[in-house]
Amino acid sequence: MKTKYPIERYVDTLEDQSAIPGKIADGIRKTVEDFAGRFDNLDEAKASQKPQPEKWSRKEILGHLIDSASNNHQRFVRAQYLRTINLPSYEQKEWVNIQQYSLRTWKELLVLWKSYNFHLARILDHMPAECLQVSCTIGSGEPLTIGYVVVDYLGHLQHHLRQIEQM
Ligand code: NI
Repeated sequence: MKTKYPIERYVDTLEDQSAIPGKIADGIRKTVEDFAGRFDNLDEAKASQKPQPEKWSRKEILGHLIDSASNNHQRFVRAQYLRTINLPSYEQKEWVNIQQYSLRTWKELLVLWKSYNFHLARILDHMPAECLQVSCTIGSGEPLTIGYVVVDYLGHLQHHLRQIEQM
């Protein structure tokens, strides 16, 4: 049941920057297919259960990953026509609470999460290597390169899937 999502496998050729978008796109597809295949029929009650009152349920974690996909969508597209981008950070808890992910079915969230990620993978398939150097400032953070943001997107995704698996 347990899968180790080896992000290193997708970024082990970091010195070859031009390979990053394609590798991360493949990593996203493999990770999403693997997870969706194993968690397709997760019990609704289990998916809604909060481990502690202030902790997210599995539905809320998946909702947080939908929010991550939608925020990174903005970054991945803007990076392809701007030299520097400045975007607001997203207040993660507020996003999850406002969207009431707990009231949705697991299936509905899984379908949206899966297709949003396939969409992002398609964008990365066609991202020119020079975009990786675009500077991206998120909220009041230090400027990052889009290359870093792209790699970090998959790492964050895998981190939360592991969290769901281990609940
Ligand atoms: Ni997170």
